[in-house]
Amino acid sequence: MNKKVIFGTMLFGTSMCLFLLYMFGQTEMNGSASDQQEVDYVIGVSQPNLHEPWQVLMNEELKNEVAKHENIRVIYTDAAQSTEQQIRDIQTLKEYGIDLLIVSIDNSSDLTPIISDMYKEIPVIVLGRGVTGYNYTLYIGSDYYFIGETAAKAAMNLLGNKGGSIVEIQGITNALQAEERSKGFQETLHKNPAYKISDVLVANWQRDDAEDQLKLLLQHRDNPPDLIYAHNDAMALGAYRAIQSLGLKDIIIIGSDGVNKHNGGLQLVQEKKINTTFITPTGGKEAIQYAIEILGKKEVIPKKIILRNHEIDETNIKNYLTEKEMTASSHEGVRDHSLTLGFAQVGNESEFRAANTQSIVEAAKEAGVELLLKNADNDQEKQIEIIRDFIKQKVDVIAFSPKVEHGWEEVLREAKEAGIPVILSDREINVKDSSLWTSFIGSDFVEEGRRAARWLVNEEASESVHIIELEGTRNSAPAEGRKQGFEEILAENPNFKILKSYQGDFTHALGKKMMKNALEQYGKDIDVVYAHNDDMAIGAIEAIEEFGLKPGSEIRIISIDATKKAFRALSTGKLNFSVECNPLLGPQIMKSAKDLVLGKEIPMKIITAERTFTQEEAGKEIKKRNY
Ligand code: GYE
Repeated sequence: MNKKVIFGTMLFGTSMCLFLLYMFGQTEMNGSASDQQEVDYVIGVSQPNLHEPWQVLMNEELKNEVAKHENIRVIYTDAAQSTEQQIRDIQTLKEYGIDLLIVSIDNSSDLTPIISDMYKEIPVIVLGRGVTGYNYTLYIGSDYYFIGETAAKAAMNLLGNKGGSIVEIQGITNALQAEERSKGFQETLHKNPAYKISDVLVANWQRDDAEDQLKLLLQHRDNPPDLIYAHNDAMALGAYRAIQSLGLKDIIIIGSDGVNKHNGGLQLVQEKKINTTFITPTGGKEAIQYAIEILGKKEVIPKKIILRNHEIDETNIKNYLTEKEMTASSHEGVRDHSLTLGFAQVGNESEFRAANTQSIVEAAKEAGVELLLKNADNDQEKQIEIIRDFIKQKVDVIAFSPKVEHGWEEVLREAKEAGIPVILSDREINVKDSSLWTSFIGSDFVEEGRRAARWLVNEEASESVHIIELEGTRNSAPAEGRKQGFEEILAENPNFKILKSYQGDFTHALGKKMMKNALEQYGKDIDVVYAHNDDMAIGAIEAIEEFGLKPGSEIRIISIDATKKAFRALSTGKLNFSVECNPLLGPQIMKSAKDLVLGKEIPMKIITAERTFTQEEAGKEIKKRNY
């Protein structure tokens, strides 16, 4: 590793830029200007502004974590809420030769291009607020649609069945986190006509803007709203002040961020100025921890870390603050102790599954975790009984790969009552109460489906393209997501048509049988097969050959998983494209289970980083593929 000398040779040219930066944007660096110290890495941190309490807290958390690492130097820039300035800041950090960029943004649409460019050259961590697409190394932040959805549920609880009128105060427009939050809030409320959003204000995340605009709105309204939902606590405080100044009463206020500081959301709830807020972790600490792993070339780095939000109101604020204090002190000096993990595996249906089970068994041995692994043979009832058995055995943590999305409430409630945290491995579930599970570790199935379709649309130029879809297990998260993502892209390309979708249950045998049915029905009209996993695709290839057609040329085939079997088919030209779905989840599951028994908060979701493979790329990689 080339050591960098801070100050001296490397800075001459760029110090002028830095001077300009000093002049126009704000910048700062950890460590004093005079110490010409050798460091391993220089990290650039680009902030959209440093007047929002949440962004200030993020910077503090970044600095606290940086302080633990002598070998890194960090340059912080503050764009003072100017997108143009933030673009200039990032360019200057690039010229300065940083090794990694951590960027938190306001305006996702205008900043996505420069972030994609940076990602071509150095690792990029997008922190707190997202960008469109996947051109970055790692995203750490919240699921803003989920925050909006949970805020809507809180609003409906607080208003009761009679419903009411609502004013929404957004942060800014054309920012992903504001749009997602609003979408989650409005789509959830719109399911019930009793709840009406009468007005939407935009107040730049600012208390005073919110106060002024709301005052103006309410001065000209006969009936005040019943509830106000502000996208952050600063604007919620502005709403409170407006209501106070107009002498209005009994208007419910919901905020977001939950910073534990003066005028922060927790204080506003304690002072009953607002009813509810949502703790939104900044991810500052995690960003530096992952930055060091990325720069240290650690092999497995996730693509997304979705941090869990906590709904705080007068009923649970005391408990939350006490627990926070207790956990903060209780970690110190806790010796790592052995833990028992109960894993309810879904079945043995595919190559992916075999590699997944092996990864879990090996990682448990490696981590010294006592693993009770049971297989449900693709039977949900059996999987539920296995989990019930783990509860009886009082294991420390339960993990399972849910066969399908629904039907888990009862057994997960039993696990929760027994105080046993639950990790979802590779497949998600659909339950109203998200506190029934602690963390999901796996893939973004919708994006996998999009990737399969994007390749096809770019490859195929014909007038009309007829597709046979081989679906995975019905109502399972991967099958639902892969179908949705694929159809999303096809919807933009009407000359691509799915002739028929067949149920292949992720198995080779059914993939082959269904393909036979499709060939009997459609024969040469079939141009493309889209298989939700490799095993069904390989089955389809055999059926096509037996039918007397050439897989890979007369009928193109796309699969998901990208196991070694798929690589072989790609390198023989029988398969055309494969989208990776990473089965090696063992190490992350063990790390999460260990953190849980240590009482640490773990991310709500850890989304794996994945690639795609053409025939050519598979040819290059096949030797390295070990599953
Ligand atoms: O793609 C398939 C397996 O749950 C993501 O299940 C997993 C899927 C995988 O049967 O091969």
